[in-house]
Amino acid sequence: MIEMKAGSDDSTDLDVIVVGAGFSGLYILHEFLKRGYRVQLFDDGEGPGGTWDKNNYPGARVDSEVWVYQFTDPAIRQNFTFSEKFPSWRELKPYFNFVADKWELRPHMKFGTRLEGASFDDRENLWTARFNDKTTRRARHLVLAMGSTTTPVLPKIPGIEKFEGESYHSARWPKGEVSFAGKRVAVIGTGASGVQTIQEASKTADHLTVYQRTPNLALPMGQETYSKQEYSKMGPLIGSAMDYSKKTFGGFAYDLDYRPWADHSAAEKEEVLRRNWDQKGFRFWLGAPSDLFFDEECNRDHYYFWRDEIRKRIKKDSLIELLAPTEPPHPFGAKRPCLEQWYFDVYNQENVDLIDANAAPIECITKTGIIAGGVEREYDCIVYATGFDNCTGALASLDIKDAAGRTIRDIWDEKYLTYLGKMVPGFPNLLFTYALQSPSAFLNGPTAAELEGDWVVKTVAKFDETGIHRYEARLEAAHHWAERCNEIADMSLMPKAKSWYMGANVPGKRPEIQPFIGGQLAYKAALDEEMEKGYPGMTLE
Ligand code: N01
Repeated sequence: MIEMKAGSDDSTDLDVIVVGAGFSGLYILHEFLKRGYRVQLFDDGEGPGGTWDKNNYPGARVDSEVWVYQFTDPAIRQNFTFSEKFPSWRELKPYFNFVADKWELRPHMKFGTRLEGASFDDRENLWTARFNDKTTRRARHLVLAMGSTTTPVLPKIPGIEKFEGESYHSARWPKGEVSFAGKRVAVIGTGASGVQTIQEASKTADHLTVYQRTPNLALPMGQETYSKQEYSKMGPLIGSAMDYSKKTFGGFAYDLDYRPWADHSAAEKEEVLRRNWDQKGFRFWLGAPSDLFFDEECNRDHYYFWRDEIRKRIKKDSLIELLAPTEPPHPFGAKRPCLEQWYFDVYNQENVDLIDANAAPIECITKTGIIAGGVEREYDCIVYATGFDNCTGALASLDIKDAAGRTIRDIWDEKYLTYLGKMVPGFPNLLFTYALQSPSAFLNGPTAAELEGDWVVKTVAKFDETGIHRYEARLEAAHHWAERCNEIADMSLMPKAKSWYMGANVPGKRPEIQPFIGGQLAYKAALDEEMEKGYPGMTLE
């Protein structure tokens, strides 16, 4: 066992460097500190929160019920009050600050510091991490908790740099308020970020134009607000919801229903669809019959039900086919739906237009607006809600090379390879969370953070206790994991959607399933098995 020293100045070597101050990074930092490790966390944001520190666009809010969208630690859970069932970034910021104080993390976190690269010293088994402020730190373990939706993608539209009005990517929103009041606003993109921005912009913009390529099969949120008293009364309920969520497919307080769709009578089908719909939130998706993800008929039944409900809200006949087409644009739920509050109603307003960006593709951006389908429209503000290089972007951006001089990007350009979504062969003593081939992108976030974080911390602690100085994923084990990820995806309807789950949203990115979609329990079983069997998928020295 290597002697651990409490505290450290900038010149001492660390036991662990953690990168990223979202749910995952904070949890891992806390768990290492509890074990007496010398550990420092680095993040390029302004404060704790990870994605919630940066995604401050108007209306940005959680789409998991708050009782599962927080850490399970009772010291946190019982002492922080949320006011909404689906809180916004405005409440999550104080939450993350509360966590940082309660867990006494502040002395161990450095913000405004971006990891640029790292190199591994094979003789000493030490990583040297290099940061954008030209500083370096050395540590035995490098843990990258950089998130799966952290690398924004701006579309390559000619003239994008010429626009002279305001323009923002949803994930790089300025810290001060941005007012849409009295402005002509364009939003490009109708994913979760687009839907939430559109809802807010529609309230105050003089005119709002939405450029839609694919309709979002968004589900009604079912928002609720709570007084302090009401929230505190829900304490025991929240505790049991959390306990239950650990036993489910997606980390929610409800689960998939494994009874085959074909075994349901017509009346039972209608009853299931209605019940899940009425309960709102992701019930209609992650609380649906599991056949939703595998069986075309079950999937279509869900789509048609969704379509008919949404159509009831659309008043402009010309928009019905665009927003809720007769036939599914892709299998329901194979492209991530989001939760909406008044999204479909926005299009009934006179100050809102919807442009079909398939029929009228965006040709270029000019000094004053957007040309699409040969028509130029002028704007004061353009919002790019165009998404992320999900799952791979953060790690692939790093200048970290294996012994053969290949970066993680080089390896993934050839083949998406990780072992258990935790390591890449060739990169010893480097673990990551919330990335490629882990379930985090298909799981409630904090649930994934604790599941993955526990394994990372316990694994490092085990290695330290048993005198293992160097560990690395075996190549054949990584191939096996990649095959498993693909086999599950190929059995499902997921490959039938052009989605970020399939890596199909970024031009030039090789399409293949990005997360492990076998669910929380199958993933936990794989992690547990690896640990219990003494890490057969790794070389240990
Ligand atoms: O990004 P997206 P996002 N011209 O990739 C369109 C999480 N999240 O930031 O679908 C025109 O989903 C693109 O069109 P298409 C959540 O996991 C959670 O919205 O490719 N349009 C699409 O409509 C989510 O899934 C919350 O045809 C272009 C949109 O841009 C993930 O982050 C909130 C275009 C991108 O949608 C990503 O969501 C926000 C072009 N050139 C995000 N290029 C919560 O609620 C792209 N598009 C917790």
